[in-house]
Amino acid sequence: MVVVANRLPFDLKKQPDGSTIARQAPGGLVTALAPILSRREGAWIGWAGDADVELDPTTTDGLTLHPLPLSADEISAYYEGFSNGTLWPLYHDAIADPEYHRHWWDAYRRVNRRFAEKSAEVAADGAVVWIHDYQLLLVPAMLRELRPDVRIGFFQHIPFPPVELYMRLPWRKEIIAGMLGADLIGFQVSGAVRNFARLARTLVGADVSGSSLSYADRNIRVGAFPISIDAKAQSELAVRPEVTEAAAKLRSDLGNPRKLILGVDRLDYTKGINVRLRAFGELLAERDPAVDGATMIQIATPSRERLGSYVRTRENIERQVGAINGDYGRIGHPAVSYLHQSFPRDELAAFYVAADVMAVTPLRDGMNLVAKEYIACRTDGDGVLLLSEFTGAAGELRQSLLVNPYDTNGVKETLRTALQMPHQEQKKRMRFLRRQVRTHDVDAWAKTFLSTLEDTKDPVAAALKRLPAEVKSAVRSLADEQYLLVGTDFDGVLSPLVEDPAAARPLPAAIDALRTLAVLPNTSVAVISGRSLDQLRLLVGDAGPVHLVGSHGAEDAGISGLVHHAAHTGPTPTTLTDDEQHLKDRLDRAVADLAEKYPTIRLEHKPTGIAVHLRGTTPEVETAVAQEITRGMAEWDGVRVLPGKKVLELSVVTADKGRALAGLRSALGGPRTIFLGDDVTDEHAFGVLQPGDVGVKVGPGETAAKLRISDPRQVADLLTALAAARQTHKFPLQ
Ligand code: GDG
Repeated sequence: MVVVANRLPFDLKKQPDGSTIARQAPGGLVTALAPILSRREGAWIGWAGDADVELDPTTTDGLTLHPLPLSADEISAYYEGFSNGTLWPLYHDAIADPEYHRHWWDAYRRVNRRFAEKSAEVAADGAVVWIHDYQLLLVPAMLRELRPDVRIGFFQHIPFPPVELYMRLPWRKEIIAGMLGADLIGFQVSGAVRNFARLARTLVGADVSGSSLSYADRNIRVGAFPISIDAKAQSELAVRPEVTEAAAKLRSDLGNPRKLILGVDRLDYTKGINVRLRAFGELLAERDPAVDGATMIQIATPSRERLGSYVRTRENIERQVGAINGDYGRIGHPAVSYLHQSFPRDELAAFYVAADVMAVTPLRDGMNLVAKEYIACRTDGDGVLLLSEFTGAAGELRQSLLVNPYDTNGVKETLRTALQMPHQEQKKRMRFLRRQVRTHDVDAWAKTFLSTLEDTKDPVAAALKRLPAEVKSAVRSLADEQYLLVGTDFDGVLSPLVEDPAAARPLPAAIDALRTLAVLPNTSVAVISGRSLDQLRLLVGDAGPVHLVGSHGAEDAGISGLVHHAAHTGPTPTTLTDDEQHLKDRLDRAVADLAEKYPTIRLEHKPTGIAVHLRGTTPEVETAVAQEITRGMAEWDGVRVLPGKKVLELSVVTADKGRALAGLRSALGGPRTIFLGDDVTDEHAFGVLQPGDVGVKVGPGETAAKLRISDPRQVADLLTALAAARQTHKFPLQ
């Protein structure tokens, strides 16, 4: 594997005697990747940290470092300029003004090409090349051109901005096209994935289907891969005697404060250091009892010091610290201990161990590893994390105290809560937080990213890998069947269950596979759902020869399309007899009254009846509605009730999915059949399967089906594998 990042994991310095010394480079990317790579053999291409220095490759612990020299001009235009003066502020919601200079862009392109050329030179045949972050957005496409044989992963550590902001960038198209050279593009959170997919469609016409994009005749996977830390190593560091002793000494040096608040950041305007200082300062000014005897340490590691915006940020922070200390400090006891320095990892761990409250208040942050490091260091199970909503970490660390950093009163109030939180509650929250960080560590992150990258080679093999063995062998036997009918339910099978039935969307991979199957010779596909045919058409989209059956079989889109794969023949109109129509009118009125009485239920009108949706109501409402309907049944003679998952299907005609499936099967001359369903109403369909047919239950619950898979994702896998296997008529995996 070859890792390509702007910086090498170590700053390499040439000594006067010709030897080289290495010191770990600062920042989140290196913290995350260094432990993974030291356990794998590989190469890392990056800049060594000084201008105009040519260094030979060196190997440490199986990792070969390939320094890429940068001239002083390149550092100024490519790194400080385009990377940190244009992209960094733009991608962080334009907190500072992004600058757009054409010569910066030219340098960025030139340096990206050098990175691509170096990667092409270092990568072995068919190697995996993992490119990192916003400094190298053009490298994926450049490398693909030079080396089409390598598998390219790209991971962006910082946020991906909202479309409206990104559109300002004069080189917006080139950058998106550059990233699309990768086989897999990873972001920290799913919001970033959505922003990127929307832009790829708008700017370069990429075709977006779920987590796949197709562009320039290639498929590209995109996804969210929240990065993490080496939690185990961090926890082990925290309990080392020298670290716990240093933590105790720290507190005693500060005069054993009642509460210690800590901030640790690279000194950067995105980190919101001013936010927490302002909140703490105001609470001190108000003599709030919560801050009585409290003190704060702010470590602000020097960063990007030649950029004007960073110089100004530093000045502002230092002015703020000075003002707070001037007003509230005492001799030997400053209110804020401010350290514009970097510390070795073990010393940093001592700060985490010593702190009662960790304040992480960025205005925007891709992830924020500091928050996770604090949690990993709280081996005694207490401590409070105050965390900005605008960090990627906020999505995972829900038991922290979340704040909007733009809301000063909110931050103050939350800081008060943090300082006064009882130990029992601290421990309860920290237990969840620690479990999250322990189970989602950096190793898991890298493994997930790299195995998804591997899967892009052969999506069918990947789909098969995720299926249980007995399902795999059923797929294998169905693949070779001469005539096949594939029947499936919609909700909970093709589409994940959601609270509002109108919001349900099928997984694109599942629909793609159904369409592929439906055009194959001797293969018929039917979606049999409780939904009305009209709704089903909207939800499944232009399904082509996929046959749609609505209202549990009462509405059928016309069997001729299914039998001959002819053009869609249009629906067989559902005609109710006069009696049925009369009954339906009464039913509609009665159920409308019910909906008025219980406003949390949702009604879905169908030509042959009405579905009463109970998802999102309380258990009490559910029981009451069920009782009223049972009572009503006595009066609505001829109405059938089909209870489903959180839904009661009321119908004036006799239909169920079993009859529907059996009808299709016999119209087709009795082909071997597979049916996939998740609901109790699908049991009718499982019930009509013949020996040799395959019933697949999706999710838990009693069933007559012989096989079981866990969720719609696996349905998509099953259908993908079946489609591919039937297409090639040979099974791709043993
Ligand atoms: C980028 C994204 C994303 C800090 N001071 C010292 C020191 N550090 C270490 C921390 C932590 C790392 O630097 C900072 O990581 P963050 O994640 O907090 O932030 P960025 O540097 O902005 O990182 C970020 C990250 O990439 C990973 O994808 O989370 O959103 O902006 O590990 O401990 N380390 C040492 N001494 C210090 O003084 N040794």
